Formats: sequence, C-alpha cells, structure tokens
Amino acid sequence: MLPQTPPPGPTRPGFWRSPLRGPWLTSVFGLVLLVGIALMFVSGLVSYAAYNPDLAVGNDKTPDKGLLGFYLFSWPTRPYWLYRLNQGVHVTLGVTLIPVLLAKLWSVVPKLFSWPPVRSVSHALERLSLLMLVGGALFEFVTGVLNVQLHYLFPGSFYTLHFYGAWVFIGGFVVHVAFRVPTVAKSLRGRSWRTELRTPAVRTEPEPPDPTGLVTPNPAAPTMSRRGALGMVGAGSLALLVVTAGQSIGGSLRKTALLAPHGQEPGKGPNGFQINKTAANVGIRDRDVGPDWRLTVRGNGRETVLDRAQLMALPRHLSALPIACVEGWSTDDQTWDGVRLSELAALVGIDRDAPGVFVESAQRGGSFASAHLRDNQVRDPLSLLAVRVNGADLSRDHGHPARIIVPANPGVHNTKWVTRLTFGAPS
Ligand SMILES: Nc1nc2c(c(=O)[nH]1)N[C@H]1C(S)=C(S)[C@@H](COP(=O)(O)O)O[C@H]1N2
Ligand SMILES: [Mo]
Repeated sequence: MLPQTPPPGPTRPGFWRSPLRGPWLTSVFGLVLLVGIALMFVSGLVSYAAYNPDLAVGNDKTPDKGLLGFYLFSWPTRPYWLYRLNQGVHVTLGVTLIPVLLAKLWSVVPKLFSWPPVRSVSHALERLSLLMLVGGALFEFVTGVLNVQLHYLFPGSFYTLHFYGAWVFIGGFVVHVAFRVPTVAKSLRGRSWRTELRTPAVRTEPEPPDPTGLVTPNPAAPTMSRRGALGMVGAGSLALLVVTAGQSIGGSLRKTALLAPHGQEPGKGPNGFQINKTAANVGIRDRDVGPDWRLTVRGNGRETVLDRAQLMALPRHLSALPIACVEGWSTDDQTWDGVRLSELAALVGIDRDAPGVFVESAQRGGSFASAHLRDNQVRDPLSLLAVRVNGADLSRDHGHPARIIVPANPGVHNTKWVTRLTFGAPS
C-alpha cells in the first residue's frame, strides 16, 4: 500500500508554488490548443490523403491502418496550390503552437504528480487518457519538428509514426476535451480578461482554491503577472511564426524563414529554387542521367523507349506550378516545360481516359525512388514530365533529364530522374 500522505517532493501540494497556476490560465492555453490542434488534425489527415495511400502499395506507408483510413479520398489536382496551402498551414501552425503547448504543460505539471497516483478505476482511466494526450502531443510535435529540421530523419517510417501517433493523441484529446469543457467554460467566465490584462505582477494573486488542484496552497511571491505570462507565450509563438511562415508563403518573405531547413540560398538563375535531395544525396551517377539515359513508356501491352532527343521532340507545354514539400517549405510557382503525361500515355496507344501511372526513377532504392499517380493526376493538362524549367534545362539536382510535376501533388511524388512510366500499372 502507498502511504496516504504524499512523500516529500513534487507529490506534495505545496511543492509547486507559482501563484499563476490555476484553472483560468490553464483554460486560456487549453482553448488556444483546442482550436489549433483541431486544425492540425484535419490538415494532417488531409495531407496524408494527398499521398493517395489507397491507390497502391507503393504510396501506402500505413498498410495496416484499417478503419483509420476511412476518410481517404481521391486527391484532386485543383486548386493547384491546395497541397502547398494545406502543408504550409499544418507545419507553420504546428511550429507556432509549440510555446502554447509547453506553457499548457507547465501550467498542469503538479497534476502529473498527484497523490495517490491512482485513486479508483475511473481515475486510472482518466490518467491513462492523459498519458495518451501528453505523450501523444509530445510525440507528434517532436516527430514533426525532427522531420522538418533533419529532413526525413526516419525515412519511410515518419508517415507511420506521425499517422498512428496522431490517432493515439486525438483519442486522448477527445476524452480530455469532453471532460474539461465545463471546467474551461466556468474558469473563463470566472475571471475578467480586462482585469487580467490590467493586473501587473505586484498585484497578481493566486486564483481561489479550486477542486482541480492546480492552485498552489503555498504561493510564492509573484515574479510575473498572468498578462506577462500570456504575453511571453504569445511573443514566443509570434516569433516562431515570423521565422517559419516565409518558407511556405514565398516571395520576398522567404528571406525571413530563418528556421527553414532548406533553401536559404538556393542559388540564382532558372534553377535557383529549393532542392530537397540532391542527385549526389541519393546516389545518382553520371551514367544514370548522361547520354545513355532512356525513358521507357509502358502500358496497354506495349512499350516504347525514347532517348532525350526524342523526348524533347514531342509536343511540349508550359505549367506554372510550385514544389511543396511535406516539410512545409514550398517554392513559388515555377514555369515547367515538358510533355503532358496524358500525351505520353498516347505513345502506347492510350488515347483517352488515361489510367494512373507508376513512375520509376534512376535512383536505386529509397522510399522516394518511385510513386504512383492517380488517373485524375495523369489526365490533368498541367501534369508534365518536365525537361526544362524557367527557360533552361533542368539542373541535375532538380531531376535532369526529366521529372514529374503535377498540380497539388505532394513534393515527394514529383519524382526526379524519371526512367520509366508504366500506365495502368497493377496497384
Ligand atoms: N527520385 C527522387 N525524386 C524525388 C525525391 C527523391 O528523393 N528522389 N525527393 C522528392 C521530394 S521529397 C521533393 S519535396 C521534391 C523536391 O524537388 P526539388 O528538389 O526539385 O525542389 O522532389 C521529390 N522527388
Ligand atoms: Mo519533400
């Protein structure tokens, strides 16, 4: 049996002494997170649908998702900036919410040590849901930030981790919100915003003792007002927003994206925009993309092989489209020049109602070496196998001799160094 009186240390109610802790402050942070995390969850699910994981095993990083894939839908190609917008919101918001998440956790930390650790079955269940909630939140934020900053730290497994993590987290989140809505409503009504925002540190008093156990029975002298605490967290969020958003908004704001892991100095000229993996990064050799390079087009029981001159001689079209990476950064619209995917299908006799295509590259291995595109993506007249960009040949790092560019497509499916297209590939 555990002793009834808590052992000395953080389990003692008087151990945590900040006079700011209390249901009001926690509710303010909670409300911001409620709205922010709902948006994160939706944009995250949408982002995952953009990979068309229900299309083919090659695209599906979570083949065991079962019911969790209930919402998947065929990802559209218009508006062409849809993925760019969604991913920009998801990543920028996630980074911006970090100070709020930390502040919220700080404000409830005494409860982590509540004594006795488990009082009853329902208390045990509640604590389990909190474990899912707090563990899940930290896990999602940490994996998200690591993926952005270290650029695919966990190649292949990021989707799996982040996707299942999101479901565990949201389970705890829904239970938590359902239990806490009354407390939040009551706490927020219990104090006036105007008064809080006018109260300096010297006049800051603890909230009245509360059943939630957040208010310390042993307050230390205030070193900061609630206004100051909110201001500090808000300023932290704003600072992160300012140094992050530019990577997705682009234009002259790109220079403000100090936290952007890629493309600070993408160079000048027609190919002067962000590169994710360079050719050297993924082991592309000279001979893979030199004069011996060939494009094989398959489908409809036929096969055609083209060299670069033959590919260049096909009718070409221009598409102004961005590259938008799962990491949140995106380029401004670039003017791509290439052969329509639907017209490449025609080379093997598929003249109308083109099916999806399986795209393979000269890259040997790695999770981005190939991708499946859906029929709507193949049929969109803006979808190209690009050979030039902004009036110049593609640079090797941007996928020379030929790369995919499809509207609203996640960057990772815009395969570079393409060598083979298989239309109507069995999925
Ligand atoms: N073969 C191949 N294609 C690839 C990749 C890769 O690693 N290998 N990276 C993808 C990713 S994650 C992105 S965001 C885009 C980036 O294109 P860019 O480097 O031309 O900007 O290329 C995609 N195409
Ligand atoms: Mo990417």
